Order: sequence, then C-alpha cells, then structure tokens
Amino acid sequence: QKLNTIKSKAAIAWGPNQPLTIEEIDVELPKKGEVLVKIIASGVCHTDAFTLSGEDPEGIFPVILGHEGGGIVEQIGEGVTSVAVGDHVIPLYTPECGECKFCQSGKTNLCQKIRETQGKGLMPDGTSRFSLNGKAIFHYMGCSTFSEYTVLPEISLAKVNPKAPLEEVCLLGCGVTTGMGAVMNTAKVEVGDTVAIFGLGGIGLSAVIGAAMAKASRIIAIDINESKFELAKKLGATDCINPKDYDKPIQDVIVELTDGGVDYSFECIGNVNVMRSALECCHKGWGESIIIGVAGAGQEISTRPFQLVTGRVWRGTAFGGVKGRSELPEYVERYLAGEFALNDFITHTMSLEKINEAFELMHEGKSIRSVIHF
Ligand code: NAD
Ligand code: AHE
Ligand code: ZN
Ligand code: ZN
Repeated sequence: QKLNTIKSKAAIAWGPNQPLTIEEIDVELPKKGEVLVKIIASGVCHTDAFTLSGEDPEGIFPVILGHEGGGIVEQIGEGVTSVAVGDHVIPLYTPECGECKFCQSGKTNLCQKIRETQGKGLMPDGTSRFSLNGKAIFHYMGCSTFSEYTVLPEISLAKVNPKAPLEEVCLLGCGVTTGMGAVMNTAKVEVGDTVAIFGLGGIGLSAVIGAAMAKASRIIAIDINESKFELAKKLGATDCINPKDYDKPIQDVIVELTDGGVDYSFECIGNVNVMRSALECCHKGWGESIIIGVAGAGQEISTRPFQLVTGRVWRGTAFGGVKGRSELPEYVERYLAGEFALNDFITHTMSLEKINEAFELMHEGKSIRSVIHF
C-alpha cells in the first residue's frame, strides 16, 4: 500500500449504461482543507442513474457515483476547524463557503467556490483522491458516496446531530431536502394554496410532504405509475391523477379541476414535455412552476411566451434552495422532532455489492429509495 492512502471498497461506473463493479480502491488521505469521511449509508437518487445513462453533459468516467450519503469524519486535513474526527456529517453537492459572491448575495444557495473543479470530477486542487491500480477515478458531484471512504472539501460537509440515524438522514443529502425545500424555500407555498406535483419518486413525494406541512388546501399528485399513489395519499396528496386516464392534455385536466389552475406546480421527473404541462397548469396572473427534474443533454423547454406574459412564472431549484452548512442541520433536527418521517421512503436496503439492483428497481418503478448500507 502506498504511503498516505487507505484501501476502500467502492462501486465504479466505467462508462454509460455499464453495470457498476465493486473494487478495492486507494483513497488518498485528506489534504489542506479536506476531510476523509467513512460513509455509513447512501441513498440512490435518479440523478445517479441520469449520469450513468450518459445523458449528463458533465458525465465523466470512470467515476464513483453517489451524492445522498451520511457518514462519520475519519480524519481531517491541515487547517480544518469546522468538523472533527467522529462528527456525523452529510456530504453536500452544493457546498457553502460563505465567502463567494453567491454565498454573500443572500439570494441563492448555489455556492460557486469549487463548482468548476467539482464539475470536472476533481477536488479543488484539480486532482482526484481516488485511484485503482494507479489509474485515477473521478469524483462525482463533489461527494462520491458509493465508496466506503470518500474525501470532501470541508465546505462540502454539514455537521449534524449524532442522534440521527445516518441510514435514514442520508436522504436529506439530496431527495427529501430537495422536494421539501422546493416547496418551502423556492415556492414559499402558504396556507390554502393549491399545488400540483408531477412525478412521485423521492423528490415528488418529498414535495408532497412539504406541501402538506405548508397546509396547502389541494395537493394534486400526478404520475403514470399508479403504485405511487398510496404513499402519496398517506403523505397528504388530496388527488392522485394518471395522465394516461385522459384523452386531453393533463394541464387542461388540472385547470378544470382547480377553477383556472394551481398556485404552484413542481416538475419532479426531468421530462421537458411534462415541464410544459407543469407551467401551463398554473393559474393565470400568478401561478408559479418550479422545475426540479434534470433533463438530458440537448433537451430544451418550450411554451408560448403568452403563458408568461399573462403572469405565469417559470423557475427552477437545486437542493431545494437549502444552504447546506447553515440550514441542513435544522432539517435533521426537525426530523428528530418527528415533523416528518423518512422510513416511508426507504423501500429497499442493500449492501454495496447489490448496488446494480438499486438502479434496476428504480428503472422498474419499484422503489422510492434504495439505501446502501456499508
Ligand atoms: P424517481 O425515478 O424516483 O421518480 C420519478 C417519478 O416520475 C416516477 O415515479 C415515475 O413514474 C414518474 N414519471 C416518469 N415519467 C412520467 C410522466 N411522463 N408523467 C408523470 N410521471 C412520470 O426520481 P427522483 O429521484 O424522485 O428524481 C426526480 C427528478 O429530480 C430527476 O430528474 C432527478 O435527476 C431530479 N433531481 C433534481 C434535484 C435538484 O436539486 N434539482 C435533486 C434531486 C433530483
Ligand atoms: N450536470 C448536469 C445537471 C445536473 C443538475 O442539474 N444537478 C442538480 C442537482 S441534482 C441532484 O440530484 C444541481 O444542483 N445543479 C446545480 C449545479 O450547479 O450542478 C448538467 O446539465 O450539466
Ligand atoms: Zn440527487
Ligand atoms: Zn460560496
């Protein structure tokens, strides 16, 4: 074994649509401002599948995917002060440096301090900490949680209450925070508002939870897979609709159901045609549609500009607008206080060796979240 490295079991994605393989890789110990984290659990998000499909313009291989994790600090690099060995942490694909123009603006959670290198699969110094037989393996979204050990910049870690089970709160590393945050921070849904949520995976169902917490009067949940409806109803959906049951556009159905359209809609699929429906089911004059879903390379959205001229608003959100270091710990506290459950989402748990099954279950529409236990 090389000096300054440790061995780690990791799932490697070698190229688009190739099954991941489990390898024993070398992980370099953390450099200045970096932290070695032992991953305890990681959810599998549709964005991992999206990048694996080859549709992600930033997709790069070979790579260690995974960005919805929970772990424990194993070692800190020089100058790290905000976390210590033993701390429980959630990796952040949207870091929070507190210093960049974006952090200082107070208008966004999209810290850009390390965005460029992160998008290239590298640490901020432009190199990778992962290798297999001397060949570099890329990082993913600054997280790479499908590895027993991973290295992250200090600014990419939220320190959370150690009382929270990491096997559950890992879901706050992406899906649940994204959906709830989109409703509460981005849209700012208020008591009595009407809401339509397209796509009832981990993101859409979390948006349902957010809308129920905000006391929306009507929560219309839309999916082509009706097996999602039971949980959507349990979480607070008032109406569940399958677009395949209608011979007219789903936006027309929703406009009729809601006396002119909803106050807010959320696209949680990544389908540009559904994004149009989500905009056009909004109420004239004020309805806002929030894009959460991630669409593939070359895809574009379209609508008649008249839709916007007449007051509808098209917006988007990443990580639910949540600033990871300063705001995510509070989500963990709210979970611990019983404000929302996470176990409803965990339809499957498995070891890293079975990770390809998690992708299969997702594509078959059989899972909400598979959580990998290390
Ligand atoms: P998922 O695969 O678990 O759920 C998607 C749901 O959409 C499924 O229930 C599926 O049946 C449904 N669906 C598919 N096509 C449909 C259609 N034409 N009409 C209605 N329903 C349809 O995915 P997920 O993990 O919940 O992620 C959802 C999307 O959000 C993905 O695009 C993902 O990349 C994106 N995402 C974005 C952010 C962000 O920060 N913006 C964060 C996480 C995930
Ligand atoms: N890399 C893609 C876009 C992927 C994307 O939009 N990612 C979301 C998070 S999805 C989490 O499941 C995001 O945060 N985007 C903001 C950012 O800075 O990446 C592409 O199209 O190039
Ligand atoms: Zn995600
Ligand atoms: Zn910043």
